[in-house]
Amino acid sequence: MIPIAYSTEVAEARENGRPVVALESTIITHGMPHPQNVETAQAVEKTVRDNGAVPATIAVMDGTLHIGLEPAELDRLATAKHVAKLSRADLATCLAKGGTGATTVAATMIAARLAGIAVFATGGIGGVHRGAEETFDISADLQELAQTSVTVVAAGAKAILDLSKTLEVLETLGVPVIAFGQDSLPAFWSRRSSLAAPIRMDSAHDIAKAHMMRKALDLPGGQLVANPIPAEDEIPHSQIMPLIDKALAEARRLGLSGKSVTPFLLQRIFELTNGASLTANTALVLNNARLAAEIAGELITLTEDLSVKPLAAL
Ligand code: PSU
Ligand code: MN
Repeated sequence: MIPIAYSTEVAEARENGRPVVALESTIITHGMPHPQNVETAQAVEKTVRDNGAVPATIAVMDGTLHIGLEPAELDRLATAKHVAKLSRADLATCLAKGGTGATTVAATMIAARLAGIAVFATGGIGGVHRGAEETFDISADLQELAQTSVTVVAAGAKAILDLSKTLEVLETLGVPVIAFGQDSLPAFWSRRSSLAAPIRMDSAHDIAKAHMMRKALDLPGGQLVANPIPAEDEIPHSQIMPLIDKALAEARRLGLSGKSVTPFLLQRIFELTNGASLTANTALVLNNARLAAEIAGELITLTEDLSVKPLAAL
């Protein structure tokens, strides 16, 4: 009943039981300017392939939920004007109206789960905005992590957010936040924040195993893997913080709310850093695509092992 279309390579991967990594499309339409958006999207897909998995970029086009985009479709989405930003609340209505829209982390998780894709790579998830005690601006991404069983690899929550409030909400919702290879919670453009990550894991194997354990325990919801940006690509916290503050003050002055806040902030920070934020953003997404492909590969191996020995033996 759901109008759903698989790209050729994703359809093949599903048939052959190969690892698939879901990718979101809001980062393409609302997170980066053209042509860097399409170049990055292509590079992310290539990184997934180079690391042994198949990329499934997710979007709604003319009323069909696409799991994997053909190159021409990706191009069309990246150059289209006024594409809708679809979160959990918007997915069904967009499909019903035959519309076109890019999926956020929340909507991409829903689509991935539907398609049986367990791992998803993105840049940074949405979270609790600064000043949320007044605006109530908390991304639907957090609720989604609490209820949809997909492992999401991100570089932490975007540093435009209130990171400590974001961590508190994730804790309340029972979402495991796993820093990869370090104790500190990564802060998107910077490797470290001042916050300790609740959980640390050092291998894709352990993360895949934890994903399976959640399933075995019959726990709804996913895992957030916070993968630090590579050292050579990071923008130090002290350098980016004043620029983030400036962009936030502008957003407040303009009275922005709802869906427009995050795209506005990302665009302003891009301008204020003379493009450096975009270079870092691209590097961290590629890094996340690599780790997600590894986790997806490990999950396939674990599932195959499971068919010969029980989970407790792994
Ligand atoms: N991370 C990025 N660029 C983005 C986003 C995240 O590096 O554009 C998008 C994601 O799609 C995320 C969304 O789900 O921003 C969060 O939006 P909001 O804060 O309105 O929930
Ligand atoms: Mn919001």
